[in-house]
Amino acid sequence: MHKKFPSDFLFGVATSSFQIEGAVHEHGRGESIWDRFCRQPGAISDASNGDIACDHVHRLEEDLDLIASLGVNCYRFSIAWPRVQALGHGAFNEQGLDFYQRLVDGLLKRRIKPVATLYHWDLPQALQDQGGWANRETVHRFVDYARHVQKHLGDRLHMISTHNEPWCAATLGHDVGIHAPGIKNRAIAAQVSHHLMLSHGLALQAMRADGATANLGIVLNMGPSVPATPMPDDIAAARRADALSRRWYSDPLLRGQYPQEIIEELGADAPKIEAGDMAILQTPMDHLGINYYTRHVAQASGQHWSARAHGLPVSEMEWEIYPEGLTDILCQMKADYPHLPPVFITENGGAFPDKTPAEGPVQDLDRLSYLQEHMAAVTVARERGVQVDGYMVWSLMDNFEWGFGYSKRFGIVHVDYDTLKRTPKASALWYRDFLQQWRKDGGQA
Ligand code: IFM
Repeated sequence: MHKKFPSDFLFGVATSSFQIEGAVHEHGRGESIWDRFCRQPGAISDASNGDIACDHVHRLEEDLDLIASLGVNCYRFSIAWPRVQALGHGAFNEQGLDFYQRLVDGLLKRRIKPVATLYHWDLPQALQDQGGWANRETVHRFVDYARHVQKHLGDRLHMISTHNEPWCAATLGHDVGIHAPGIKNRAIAAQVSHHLMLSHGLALQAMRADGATANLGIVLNMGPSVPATPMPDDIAAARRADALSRRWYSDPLLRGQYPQEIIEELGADAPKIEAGDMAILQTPMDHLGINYYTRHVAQASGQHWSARAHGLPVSEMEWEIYPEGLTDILCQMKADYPHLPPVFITENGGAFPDKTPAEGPVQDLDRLSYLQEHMAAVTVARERGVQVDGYMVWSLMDNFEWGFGYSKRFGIVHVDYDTLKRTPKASALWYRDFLQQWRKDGGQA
């Protein structure tokens, strides 16, 4: 398979700040909405939090060596806004920025390209106290923060993505309420989604005006939405699911408008959009990051469709393992948008019930084949003409999986949460060997 990837392809591993960093009270870091949310009884299934997480802040050098040992040529991480600007406005925190300087310099020293995300859900709580993303002011605060990061790190960052999975931040955080800040209000969620997108467009414009040289874009989560049966009602349900989860984000970015059917469905709950906003949302991007895990099977009844009940393979998240869906969604994006920028698979991976042996690596053969099959699915999309320029495994190591706490493990490196010892699993060793082969045949380190 390695021969099917070009020599300048980006191969990486991905993480996010809140999920691995810990050190939440150190070096002037402010409180984030996830720190607060974790303290709500029942919010996190194992009642855990991000206070220590993988203790990455204190183990930076060890983790940099770990990343390098895999032979990847890029590392995707996110910057915690409250670490860089405790309150989300006003003074920036030099000590916080210093951590990311060391991370970026440490990557470059190891010839690994830094791929940064500015917002992977850890909003400063002080901004939430002023209404959070529902308040248009937050958009401007984000732009200030983005400019600050770009100014201090931008010359060494290979890519900067503004947001990670705005659907999750808006819908899970403000409509379903299972993510921070735990709001359950459709109108607020719709407004939040618009403000996230607006902040993306404005940040891109501001960073470019400041002379950014990094490759700029956004990361969306998506998968194909397919009908459970060929009945017209199920077909319509799949179309609606697609419009709500994918096109609500990709249409404004790449076509300059929200899906009209969803605007109509929302009625009075539709977001308030000011004159000029839609043009800002359509600011040209250098990349589109796509996070793919599974497909969505839609039924008109609105009932949850269970892959397990249909005898199909599932991960520990109960997400169907469906590699063809990655080829399908990539081809669909190319078909839908004539101006699709180069795509990077910024996340792909699986949670599986790993068994830790007394000695040696976790034999996570389920995860290993998940990765193999999805990487093969990328090569098929490339053969069909989709420009996919990178693939990043979610995740470098086991970490805090949001509402599931530490109960779901996505890492290709095992983390012992008692000792915080990192041990590469069989999947990590396979990835390392795969990359070695690829490099032998000309792949660039
Ligand atoms: O852990 C998350 C990540 O933060 C965002 N994308 C999906 C992953 C798995 O649920």
